[in-house]
Amino acid sequence: MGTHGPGIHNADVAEAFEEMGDLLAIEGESPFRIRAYRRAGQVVRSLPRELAEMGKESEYDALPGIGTDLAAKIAELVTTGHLKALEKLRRRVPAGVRELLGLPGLGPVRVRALMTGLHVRDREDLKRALAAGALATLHGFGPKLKSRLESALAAEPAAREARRFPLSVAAEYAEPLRRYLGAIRGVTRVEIAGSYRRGRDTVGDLDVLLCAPAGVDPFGPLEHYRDLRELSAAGTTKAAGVLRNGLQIDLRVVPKESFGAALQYFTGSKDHGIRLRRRARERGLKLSEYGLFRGDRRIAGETEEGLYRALALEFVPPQLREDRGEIEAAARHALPVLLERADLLGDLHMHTDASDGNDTLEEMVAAARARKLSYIAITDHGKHLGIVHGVDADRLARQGEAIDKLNDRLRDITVLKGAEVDILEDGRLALPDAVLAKLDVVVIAIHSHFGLSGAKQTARLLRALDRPHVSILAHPTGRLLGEREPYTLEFERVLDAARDRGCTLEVNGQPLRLDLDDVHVMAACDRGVLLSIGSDAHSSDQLANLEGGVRQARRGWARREDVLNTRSLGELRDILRKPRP
Ligand code: DGT
Ligand code: CA
Ligand code: CA
Repeated sequence: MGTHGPGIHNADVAEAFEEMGDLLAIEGESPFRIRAYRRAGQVVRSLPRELAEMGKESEYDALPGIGTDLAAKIAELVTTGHLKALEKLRRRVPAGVRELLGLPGLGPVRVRALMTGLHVRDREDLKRALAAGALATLHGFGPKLKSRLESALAAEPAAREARRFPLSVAAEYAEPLRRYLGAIRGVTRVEIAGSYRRGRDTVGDLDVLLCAPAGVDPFGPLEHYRDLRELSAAGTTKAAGVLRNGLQIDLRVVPKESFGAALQYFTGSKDHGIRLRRRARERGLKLSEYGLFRGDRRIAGETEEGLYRALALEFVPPQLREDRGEIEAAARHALPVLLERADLLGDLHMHTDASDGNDTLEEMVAAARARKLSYIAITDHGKHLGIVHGVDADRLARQGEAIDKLNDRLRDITVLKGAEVDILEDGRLALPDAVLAKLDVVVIAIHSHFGLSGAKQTARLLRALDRPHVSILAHPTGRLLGEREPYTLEFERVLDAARDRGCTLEVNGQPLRLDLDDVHVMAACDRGVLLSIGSDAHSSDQLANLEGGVRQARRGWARREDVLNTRSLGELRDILRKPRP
């Protein structure tokens, strides 16, 4: 880990590219260029290695979806920390217009329409246009969007939620920090506690615990850390700082004998901690961040395991510590045996360059074999009106032949034929039943009309679930972390429909989707709906998304038996082929 250079992480490069795409779209640039930036952003976001450490333009060039021009831009970003082209665009598109992108329902296309059609250049202009009823003259601005915009604009800036970071973004900063701190002399252990350790999909700040004997001052060396923007140390055991991307860190130095108690306390959640301390009190004990005490005597606290044991509890994995019944279950020794990544035998959602993926069928299969998956489904986007990069029935048939050939040749993996089919606004599917009937796996998903009323959106989904041959409803709530709220939905009706029809709900592992989320996973398992963990990989690297999906499912108490793609190929085929009631 070098300490030179501007300390640019992949998430920064991805954000820069995504912003480029948005700003170009606002300017009305060619869809091809816009797509190139968005796709590059997505590729960069899920690379397993840091671009800054690859450090050669020719290596960037070899990445999927990155040509010479984008490779040069990556090199510029990682060496200078800036991107001239982006700065130029930012100067051309007024700040007030850029800020509009943060409002619900406003993507670059609508922002451009507001700008060109109504000369809206900031929030104030938009408020006036709304008040004057001018939005009715624009295409694509219905009454529902209008009222969402009105309430978002009415909220004062101070009342907006404090910034949270997607876990994947926080990890790019947290893991190098962990390594840096671990290398400081005298530091024997580093743990990043808080919501980060619980695996929440977003984190507010990082709570870092260092184990070091009294007399060691780790904050001196930390001042020189390349990702650090500010640091204020209060003495030698506590400090707070801000990282380059605005992420806050709280640091504490803790002695060995109370490290487990501190780790437990600062891992939280707050509600889990409150219940645990109450349990201690009921047993005549006192639990604090320093240990578990009977009178003045410390009876546990060096390890978390010892602490839970002393409270007559099964060890509660951090991902379950949300006060959702885990302490009661731990007291009965009835915690679920949670799903593990190794339980997944396959992946039923991924794309190739036949639609909007970056790699070929053969490359995706090779990557899946390297990950020891025993089956995968290729689920490229089905083509329908308005979709440029999709597969039509002919292309699907040709892909099917290529898959048959691969299956003849390969012994250790089976490739299933599939497609990801759009659910149209009225709940019809974008490909006809006769085409779907020939596939092994049919993934359906909403990719448009996110703003329908709850009743309409629910009816749309129920109608889609009623089609024969449907296997998996992908990213069922449609949220995108930091960008898009889940659509309004009567979720329990969707759960019941999915269960009754033998349809599986996906836990999508894309770092900004993680959809279903933990609460929905729990509801799905409670109602007997089977889940499928899907990578939704658009390049071979992104099969790593499965890990994020597993983490999210675990937070919702999912066990191996709750998940379709833990089944053997034979069992899987039986489930997929089962006639629908
Ligand atoms: P975040 O940072 O908003 O994503 O969420 P957390 O859970 O990391 O919360 P944070 O950073 O405010 O505090 C870290 C942990 O410290 C928290 O999970 C439990 C513990 N903690 C913090 N404040 C309190 C408190 O007022 N009471 C109790 N019992 N525990 C607290
Ligand atoms: Ca935190
Ligand atoms: Ca904190």
